Amino acid sequence: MFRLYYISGICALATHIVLEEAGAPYETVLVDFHSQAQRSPEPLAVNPKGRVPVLATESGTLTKTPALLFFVAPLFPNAELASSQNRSRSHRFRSSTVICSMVHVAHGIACGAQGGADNAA
Ligand SMILES: N[C@@H](CCC(=O)N[C@@H](CS)C(=O)NCC(=O)O)C(=O)O
Repeated sequence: MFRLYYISGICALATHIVLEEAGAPYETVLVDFHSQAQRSPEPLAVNPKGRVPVLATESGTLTKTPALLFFVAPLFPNAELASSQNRSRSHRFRSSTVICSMVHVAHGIACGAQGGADNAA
């Protein structure tokens, strides 16, 4: 069972889509950005950097959306997300990598890149 920590409207959407498309067992934990909940004890215990998305797995905790996407997809080969044969399915996976980078930048601009340099790119 995966646990995805996310803030609404950020690049975590990409991981959420891939978990769903993969048919992965997961639960979500909504972190309230406006109250800076990402800096409260539970998320900080998972990721001391106070950033999300974070994916808690049975083999450890992962951060950085591309790492999450490329961790999840091969674990569920029947979903064919990274398949070169099933173009429709792999298109959804590639779209998630685009969502991850574009939504991240848009959120950084909308929030005045509150998180500093790591938030702006
Ligand atoms: N490069 C990371 C970005 C992580 C990140 O910067 N997340 C932002 C939201 S988009 C965050 O958690 N900000 C919290 C803060 O700045 O306090 C990824 O790909 O997941």
